[in-house]
Amino acid sequence: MNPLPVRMVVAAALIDPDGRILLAERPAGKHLAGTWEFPGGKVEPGETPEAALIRELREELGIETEASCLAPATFASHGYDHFHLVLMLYVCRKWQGTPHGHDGQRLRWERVNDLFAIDMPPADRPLIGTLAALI
Ligand code: 9L3
Ligand code: MG
Repeated sequence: MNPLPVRMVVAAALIDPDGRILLAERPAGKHLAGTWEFPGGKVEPGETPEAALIRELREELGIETEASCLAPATFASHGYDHFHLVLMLYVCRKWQGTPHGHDGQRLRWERVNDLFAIDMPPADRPLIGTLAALI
């Protein structure tokens, strides 16, 4: 039996000066549409995880950050039917620009303890506890 392909995904907990964290709604038509995720996306072949996250934050939210502002926080894996997702979460407190959903996706800022009650993708959920302990 062949192992499932692994999909490497990076995401950011963007934390504002009040300690709130940005969530982005997954757009209609995409896998897990309507759930609220830590923004990010797939690592492309030949990319470092940090470069992928910087690119995704630029493409999805229109903000600029740099590798020195991305602190690795935690990771989790989740098995889907056709692939195995490995999700790496970085904490980011410094960026340029104001996040807005480039594809029309809605955004919300929430306190870490309120994340447990939000409909997040299954790979994101197990990250909340570690994130809460870290920040
Ligand atoms: N995903 C899960 N949690 C996240 C992100 C950014 C992504 N915080 C999952 C959803 C998709 C896959 O990773 O199955 C790839 O994400 P995208 O490229 O569709 O954003
Ligand atoms: Mg994405």
